[in-house]
Amino acid sequence: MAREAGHICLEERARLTLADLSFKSAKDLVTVADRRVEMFLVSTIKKNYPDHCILGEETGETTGTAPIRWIIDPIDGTTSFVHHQPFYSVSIALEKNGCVIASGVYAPVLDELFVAEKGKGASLNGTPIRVSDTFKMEHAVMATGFACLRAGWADNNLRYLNRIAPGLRDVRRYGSAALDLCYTACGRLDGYWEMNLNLYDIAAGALILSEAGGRVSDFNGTDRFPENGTAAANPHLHPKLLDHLKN
Ligand code: 2AM
Ligand code: CA
Repeated sequence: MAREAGHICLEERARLTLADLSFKSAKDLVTVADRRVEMFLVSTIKKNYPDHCILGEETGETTGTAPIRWIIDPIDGTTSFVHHQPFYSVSIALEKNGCVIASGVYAPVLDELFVAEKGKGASLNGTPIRVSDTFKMEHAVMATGFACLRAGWADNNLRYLNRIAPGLRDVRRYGSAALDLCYTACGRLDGYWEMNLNLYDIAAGALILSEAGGRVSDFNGTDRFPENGTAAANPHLHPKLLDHLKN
């Protein structure tokens, strides 16, 4: 389903015009593609599992009678999508009794599909993945994001960036929380943090990361993410990252 949704992204991107953009707020873009991909996902789920619940970025909550909920972000990284950059993804998580048990994140331009099943590990295009074993912050490359700035938060990530970046090898900003978590899962990144994300941004990527041996928490080290921030890294660096993020 993630791959099929990705093909719709590519098709829609090829014909996207300015008239197809609309704004949730001054900086928050949404395109006809976000809506079409979400429609595809919701209708496919409903056709196959009419009693399942769904939480989608564009359509909100669709209720059902089963204790199962799909958490979907049709295009995570809409700004990348609009600006012809490859770092966007379709993100799908499957939650049972409040716990994510399976997920997939697909980056259509890169043709990379990350999947995980609880207790069974994570893979990239079918090959098992593991987090990096980088031990020192000075050898680490971490990603972050600025959803907080886009949302106009006064208390924003620039102060954390100022604290953390000087101690790292370097910083990346890809623009898709789902992919940042997957890149940490496969060791391309050693860690990632961001404020002001929503459940649909991180639900799928968080399982992929933990199944690949990584850690994800809020900024205080508890499981209240993404509401209290999202901090992810390999197990060596997670406590060191938290040292900079804790209040
Ligand atoms: P999106 O592209 O689906 O909106 C980039 O910093 C990351 O933050 C992306 O995963 C992006 O998802 C998400 N994001 C950006 N602005 C946001 C906001 N105001 N609230 C929640 N998530 C946001
Ligand atoms: Ca998103």
